[in-house]
Amino acid sequence: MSGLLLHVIPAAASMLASATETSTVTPANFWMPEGASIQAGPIDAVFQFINVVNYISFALVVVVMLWFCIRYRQRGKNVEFMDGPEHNTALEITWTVIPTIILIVMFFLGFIGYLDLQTPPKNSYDIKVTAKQWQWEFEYPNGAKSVTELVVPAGKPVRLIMRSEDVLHSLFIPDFRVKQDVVPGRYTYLWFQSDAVNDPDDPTDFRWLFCTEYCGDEHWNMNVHVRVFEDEAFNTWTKEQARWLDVIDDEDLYFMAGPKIYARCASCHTLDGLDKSGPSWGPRDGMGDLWQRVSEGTGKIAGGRKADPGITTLEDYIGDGKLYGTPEDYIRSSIYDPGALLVSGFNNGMATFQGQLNDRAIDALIGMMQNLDEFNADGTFKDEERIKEAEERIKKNKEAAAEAAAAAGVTNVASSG
Ligand code: HEC
Ligand SMILES: [Cu+2]
Repeated sequence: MSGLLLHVIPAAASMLASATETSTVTPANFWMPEGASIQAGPIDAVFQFINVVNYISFALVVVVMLWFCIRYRQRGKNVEFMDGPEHNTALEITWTVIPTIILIVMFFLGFIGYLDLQTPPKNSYDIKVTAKQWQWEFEYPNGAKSVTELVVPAGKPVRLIMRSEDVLHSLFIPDFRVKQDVVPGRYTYLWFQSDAVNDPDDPTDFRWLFCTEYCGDEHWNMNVHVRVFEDEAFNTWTKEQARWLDVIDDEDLYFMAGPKIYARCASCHTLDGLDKSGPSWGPRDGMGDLWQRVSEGTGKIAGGRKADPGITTLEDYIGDGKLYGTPEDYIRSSIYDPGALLVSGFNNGMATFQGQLNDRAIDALIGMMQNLDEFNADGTFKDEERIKEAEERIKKNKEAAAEAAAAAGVTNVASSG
């Protein structure tokens, strides 16, 4: 039993100290993945403690049982029955008191850990998280947004302020040992702190973030990367993230920004003509691709808040004096107000992107829809040469923006992305 206590005391001590301690990465073992936050050590210690108690209890029960099986087996045909002992006070007190103490210890270790996980330090760095079918969106204090990765500052407590736009989701970062449901209609919080810095220049250096609440068709696809950056790299990243659309030239927008934004639509819209939960942007139903269906007016509409029951083709909704002046207006409205007109055969399964995609982002998407033949089915742009040239221009624009900011004495350039 004293062996057990040796596990308990350090576990309790490290839990109490966890808010101030720094983390070192603990290697993965049979039970656990790598531990890479200050929460990981104490949580693993409690897990291991309960685990060891389980091993010992299991051994005690099974060994005694096997021994009794052999020792008291029936040896012959003639069995002499006897009365067994009625009770044994010493034994009964022992097997009640010792497990009770162990359970109380487990309770307190769990409770202390729970309080710690529920109480983000006051100086936490806040990141807003929006979960929706089927993606995460992370929003930073300077307005920067990210959907493909969660980047956090190293060595600082980070608090996620989370809400859901549709159903129940759950955010889980296994290596940090933190997990919290994201519930429609309320905010939930989660905090962690990690020193396990990732290399900003190496996109393969990351940890996983999962959705662990089954939330529909593409639930399996709500996996994104978490990366921990040192202060300087973190600041550079959030600044670039905030103005990434502004440094792309207009004519490069559709293939440089388009695919990145399309990643937020790809869980429901394909480019190859096969419908998922939303209509494909590629050719479908013998009607050509999305841009053709919209600009030629052949697309079929069935229902929607602004729909007229007698009118079922797009050409009667788009044009001078009609609901939408131009095809572009219709597409923009389909993105900001998806329930206005519903594509025939689909229900209102798309959440609005109002406030999340600005004019340049919509321009990029429309440009992509107009030039679908220049893209692969996975949304990547075919012409790598043009990407390289555009990257050069982006580099120049960034340098110019940095110079202009320095000249104006501005240190924190932030605009909506
Ligand atoms: C959760 C699934 C989902 C996501 C994510 C989603 N959509 Fe949709 N989308 C739908 C569904 C369902 C429809 C059909 C119903 C309707 O018209 O609103 C639709 C319809 C559309 C239409 C009208 C298509 C037509 O043929 O007339 C456009 C345009 C569109 N979406 C653009 C986007 C863009 C751009 C994004 C990403 C920024 C996106 N959608 C993300 C589900 C989704
Ligand atoms: Cu989910």
